[in-house]
Amino acid sequence: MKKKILVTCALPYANGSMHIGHMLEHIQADIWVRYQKMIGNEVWFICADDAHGTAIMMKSREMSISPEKLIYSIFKEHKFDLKSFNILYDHYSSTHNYENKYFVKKIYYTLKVNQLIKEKIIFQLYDTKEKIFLPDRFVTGSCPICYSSDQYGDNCETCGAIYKAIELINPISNISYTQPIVCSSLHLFFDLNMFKKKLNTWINSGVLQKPVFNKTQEWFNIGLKKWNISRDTPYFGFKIPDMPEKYFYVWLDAPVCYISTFKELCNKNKYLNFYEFWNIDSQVKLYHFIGKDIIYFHTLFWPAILESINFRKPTRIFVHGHVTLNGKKLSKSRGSLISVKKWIKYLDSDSLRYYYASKLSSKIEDIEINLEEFTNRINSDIVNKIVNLASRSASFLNNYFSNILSFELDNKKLYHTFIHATQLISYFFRKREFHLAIRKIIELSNIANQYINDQKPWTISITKNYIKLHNICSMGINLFRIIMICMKPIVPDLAKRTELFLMTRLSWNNINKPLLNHNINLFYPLYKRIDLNFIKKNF
Ligand code: NOT
Ligand code: ZN
Repeated sequence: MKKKILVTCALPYANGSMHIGHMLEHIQADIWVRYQKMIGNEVWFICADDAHGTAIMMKSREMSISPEKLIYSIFKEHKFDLKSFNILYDHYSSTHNYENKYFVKKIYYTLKVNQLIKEKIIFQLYDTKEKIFLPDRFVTGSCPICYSSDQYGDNCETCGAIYKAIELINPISNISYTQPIVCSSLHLFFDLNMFKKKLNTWINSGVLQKPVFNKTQEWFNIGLKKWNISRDTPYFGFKIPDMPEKYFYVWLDAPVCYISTFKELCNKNKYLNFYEFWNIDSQVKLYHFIGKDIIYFHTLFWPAILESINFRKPTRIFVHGHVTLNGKKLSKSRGSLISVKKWIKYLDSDSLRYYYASKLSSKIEDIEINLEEFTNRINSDIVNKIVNLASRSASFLNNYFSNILSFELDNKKLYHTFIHATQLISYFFRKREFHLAIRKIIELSNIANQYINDQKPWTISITKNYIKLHNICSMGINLFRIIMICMKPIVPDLAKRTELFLMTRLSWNNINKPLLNHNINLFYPLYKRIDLNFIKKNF
């Protein structure tokens, strides 16, 4: 039966360009969405820019422009970057949108009426020169536990201790480079503990991967702390209605944007019924793709917010690991970032999509990238195995058979073995085991190439057994078609070129039916080999 599915990715921050590390998640989700659509499910895929917070405000000050201007230009850039990687969002919005403000306020009033928000005075570091309370990442000092220097205000990278910024020894503001003072201020806290029972039921209902479940359980056992949802001025975000000089914390309006972005999509598409997707008893599946650094927000805060307004909770949270280069997380300071624009300038998006897919699984392990391995994999798998299969069959069809496929296949049994294997590949896609799907696809490509090697069409053409030759080459093309149907969610551009070449739409629902007595186009190289020296020179 056709399923209805809503899929989201985490919202990229609107304070900088996207790099290939960001693309991992969008690619993972996009492949999954394309697969789900291909097998006939109704899928809606949404995302937005995360446009609020101190970092964005500071960045706009640095550039001497308004934060609104900054987030608008980044918004356009992000949309362009995502499109260049064929990430097919049905709607891409921003946390700064009108609908989001509406939902944030609505949620706030609901929480307030239900006495789920508590007021408390807290002490924080205050930069007297810049007149701003310092977020944890805008202050450094020595760790209060192990005394190692240059640590942020939330935890120590040396000993792993978690502490409050006011506990740092000799703190320094990263904005004015002066020593901050401790100041008090009134804040609003969301009482997570009130949801303990309901959250526990949800966490235990199979919605999380095992390590994510364990981590969440650990937090649960330590005890759920009240969550500060307010920030002092100056800040860039939504103002809290009845509290002058206070704003909602960016992490409150970011998840709410999953709701508001979908609402905007409903406004555009009258066929969609908003409540069918968000009602407490919704039958629609809701999946969030996220990185392992933001688990807490999605397994505790977000379901608690949804619970508090009587909305449905996510069906599953899909967590992935980070992208690493030489074992280290990608970072600007280490110079290991490759921007999306740079990648697209020298290479195509299919190659990175394929490379990531060949490493992606349902696990949350990190994904190591290595450009030499990347080059070898693309050349060996896509060029030498998959595209070569088409090229070696097509040349005979072109020379002897006017590009028309035969009336029957040379080896029906082999064709059915391939069809059978696609069921397993389909299963791997569904389970987000893309690396296994690719392993199986390459296994099939090897078998298909071996079949051509064994049949030796080049000798048959000499002996002039044309019927046999026709059936063999048509068989080769049909095996290529099966392989490319499986590859379609991963490499949409190559799939498009293949569709032009085969003069047919690659689709999962007629995979069983071979192309017979069917006209194809003249073969042209469907994929260009990547030159390692070129890669070394430019990256
Ligand atoms: N901008 C954030 C980040 O870590 C992600 C926000 C995701 C939205 O890049 N929501 N929630 N929950
Ligand atoms: Zn320490």
